[in-house]
Amino acid sequence: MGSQRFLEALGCRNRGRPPVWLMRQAGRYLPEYRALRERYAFEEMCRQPDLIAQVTQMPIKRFGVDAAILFSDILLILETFGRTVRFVEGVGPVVTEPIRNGADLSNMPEGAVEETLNFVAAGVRQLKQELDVPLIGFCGAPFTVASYLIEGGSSRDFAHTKAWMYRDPVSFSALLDRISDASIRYLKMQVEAGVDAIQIFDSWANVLTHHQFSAFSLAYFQRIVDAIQPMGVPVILFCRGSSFYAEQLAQLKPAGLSLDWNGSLPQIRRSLGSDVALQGNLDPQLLFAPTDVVQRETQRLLDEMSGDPGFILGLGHGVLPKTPLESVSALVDSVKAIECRVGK
Ligand code: 1CP
Repeated sequence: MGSQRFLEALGCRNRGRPPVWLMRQAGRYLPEYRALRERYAFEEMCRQPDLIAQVTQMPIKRFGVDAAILFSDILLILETFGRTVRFVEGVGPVVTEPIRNGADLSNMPEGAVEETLNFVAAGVRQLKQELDVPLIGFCGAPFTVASYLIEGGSSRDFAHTKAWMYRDPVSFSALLDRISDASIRYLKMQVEAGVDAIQIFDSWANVLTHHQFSAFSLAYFQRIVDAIQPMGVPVILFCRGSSFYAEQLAQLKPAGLSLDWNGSLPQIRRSLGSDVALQGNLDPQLLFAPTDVVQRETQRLLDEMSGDPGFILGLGHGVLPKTPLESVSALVDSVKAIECRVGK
């Protein structure tokens, strides 16, 4: 039962302590990850099933979290469109040949997702042999992935993305359609290889207006949920802005919502009812506070959500690169202390 509590909670039927895992739990704050990165480029690590399996398991081995998230990146899908993504130290992701309009879109090639990204499926298959906790697969939502393709990397103001969206929403939607089709194939491949759940990241959806959110974020979340959940694999939706949009997101009937730290989980639970799992929502910056503060804030959330069969404890966004390890341990151990108290 212990190792299944994450899936039980996603089904809103967990009777023991809440499960815990953290977005971006397999990353740069881990010394064992940094040691590997001295030997390999990030792009290379994403391509080798052995390394995928090794990095995915680092936070399981170190902290004993209740779910693993596949070590990969939301931007690899751009390779199916003939783009190369490099991750440059101190800069972030750099995408070759950004596209800025409908004409660029018509020239964008389409490769076979399964062939281009077969190393991801190989990594999943290897992990399924080695893991004793559920494995979460993922993709970026079309809007967030599109923003990197249009801007050529990270952005502060999304100027090119917004300019295209306002100037020509029809071809902008056509771009999201293409990314959405590829993402669905990509997720199906991950499911067939064995992932137990899927999370979709619309990390930049918070820059959209209310109307744009419906057209460019919700509509695509819906397509992906409708394509994947019938395969029997629960889907969790994450976006920045998720507590503001919680009701609209819940209407898409995903198994779970991953909430940012702006909203109150008990309030969101009351407004949504009991058939969607709620994941979150501690502030990632909390992990830079003294250990006793980390413990106190984690305990507060545990108390607020006590007895909720669909609660998964996590952060409102990813673990930040300089996060102290002892804070992550304090957070995870605070959740696990309940196990001892309730004897489960
Ligand atoms: O230099 C390095 O070692 C690479 C750092 C790194 C890592 C460890 C990047 C580059 N990506 C990842 C792994 C990763 N990315 C995972 C798997 C591991 C895990 O979660 O434990 C996942 C799920 C992602 C997802 C991802 N990549 C998102 C969505 C999640 C979120 O945090 O909002 C986004 C927006 C990206 C883009 C990306 N890739 C890497 C970086 C530094 C970034 C963000 C750049 C930016 O802020 O614009």
